[in-house]
Amino acid sequence: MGETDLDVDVVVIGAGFAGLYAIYKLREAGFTVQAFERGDGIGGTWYWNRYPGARVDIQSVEYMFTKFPDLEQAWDWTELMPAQAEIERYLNWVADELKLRDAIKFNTTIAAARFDATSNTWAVTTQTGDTITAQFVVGATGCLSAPIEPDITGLHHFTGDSLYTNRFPREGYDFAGKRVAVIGTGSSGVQSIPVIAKEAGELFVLQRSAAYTLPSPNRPLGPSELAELKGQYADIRAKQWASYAGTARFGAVMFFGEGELTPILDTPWEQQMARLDEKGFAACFSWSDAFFDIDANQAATKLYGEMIRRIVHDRATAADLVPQYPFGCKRVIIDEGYFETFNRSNVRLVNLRANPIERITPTGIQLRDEHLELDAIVYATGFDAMTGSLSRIDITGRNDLKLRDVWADAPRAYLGLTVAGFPNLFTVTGPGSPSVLTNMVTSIEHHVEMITECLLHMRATGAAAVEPDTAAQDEWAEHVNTFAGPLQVHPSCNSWYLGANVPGKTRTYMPYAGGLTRYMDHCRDIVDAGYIGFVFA
Ligand code: NA7
Repeated sequence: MGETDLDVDVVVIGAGFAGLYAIYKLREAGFTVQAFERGDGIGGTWYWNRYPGARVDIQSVEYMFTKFPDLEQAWDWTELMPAQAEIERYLNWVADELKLRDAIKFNTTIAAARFDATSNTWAVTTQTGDTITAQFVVGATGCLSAPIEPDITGLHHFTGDSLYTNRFPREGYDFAGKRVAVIGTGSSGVQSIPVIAKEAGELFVLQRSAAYTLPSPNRPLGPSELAELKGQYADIRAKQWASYAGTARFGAVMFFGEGELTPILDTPWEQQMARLDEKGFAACFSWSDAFFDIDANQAATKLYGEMIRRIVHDRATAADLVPQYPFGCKRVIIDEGYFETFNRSNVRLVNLRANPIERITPTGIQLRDEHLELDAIVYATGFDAMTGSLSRIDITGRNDLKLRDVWADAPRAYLGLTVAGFPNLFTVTGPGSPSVLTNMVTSIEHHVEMITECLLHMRATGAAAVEPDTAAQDEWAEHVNTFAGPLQVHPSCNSWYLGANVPGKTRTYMPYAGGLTRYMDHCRDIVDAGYIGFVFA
């Protein structure tokens, strides 16, 4: 690059699961590929989110590429639900095994991409001003990779250490003896809090919304168990690909137990308590009506509150830890000892609804009722999900249309993959894709294969550009919406699924909740019928 611009068939942005698979599949299909990665290493989400306690909430043997029978036999997971470092190692190993590294330019942020309608190509520009032209751009930028800086006065005036879960220092951070505050109790906060609590001198957990979190079933995977699982990989993969969420072995059963579900609203309190005695957290939400009826959902939350009270000794703290919104509205978290952490003498929960943050000061955090003197603040405050990473790139399509403007009005993409007005741009796990409601790996594999198939189709038919029809895109958005509404719980809180955690973002339930198999069937029907809803030029 530089003086002599490279010309390739496809520019891939990102080198996480999606970027790696895109490089592999597109090269295998005969396309030339240049990938760009902002970080200095492979991993995407698993490169950036290296905070203490970061861990996936899906089984290791399913949270891996499913289409490489030899590779999967050669990789040994050490835990049921692996931590960040192990997944990062896995992705680096895959990149080496598949010889993908030479396609990636690291430490390179893409700043802009502009479509040229006369040549049907994209000019992709890096932050340092280098430009590369390509016929296609594949945005493999992840669903949760555009961090939000919280709108708190004085954020940059703090003279202690400011840490961000989504770009935690690679060398770690020594919390020993320090006075620490964690702001945010989503997955990142809830996973890191028990680990930080064990090290810190004093830990303040600053909670705006309480979390629905369930104890992790994680444990080491012994060699004989792993060998047995490897013997079942073909069967596991088949089940994954025939499932709602791209998971085979446990899915919801892992957390909620097995057996016929009955309605909580027909179950007397004493019987509910008996279930709690027997099954613990697994009893709270394993009811046939808990997801479909708001009253049932509230009854289940009451049970959850009872469970928290059984663990957390301080009554006021236990009460503050009970969520005030429906279960299932935000992504359910899997933790390792979260509630137990509040029994430690060095940990204090601050309920920000009762005692809000007024500002960050040079020495700590000024709450309405007191000042917290701190050595470090950990921000676990979330992401501009699903659209944020591409909206932050200055992407210009046909007729000077900006993707960020289009998505500001309506964050939608046909099948989650393509956006009207932006020919030859693919969004991999964009809004309207099942992605975040499924095993990300299976969704990513499906989407990348669909994109590759589309490019091969274009090569075979001589098409130079493809984009969705606006009507088809709108119809897909309507279809996505039909799965968001009836559940009642999805639109009822400020979740990142809705974009409601980002000030000013249009409130739309972005992921496709109809399930992976239904989604794949739709895609297959569309392709088999001659790419319905796509316009080829
Ligand atoms: P989340 O789940 O979006 O959580 C962010 C948390 O930060 C959440 O508790 C927010 O409270 C809180 N937050 C955000 N801004 C503020 C301010 N200004 N003051 C106080 N608290 C704030 O992000 P995560 O990184 O934890 O997890 C993202 C996904 O990654 C997760 O769902 C998994 O899929 C993996 P709020 O709920 O908005 O009241």
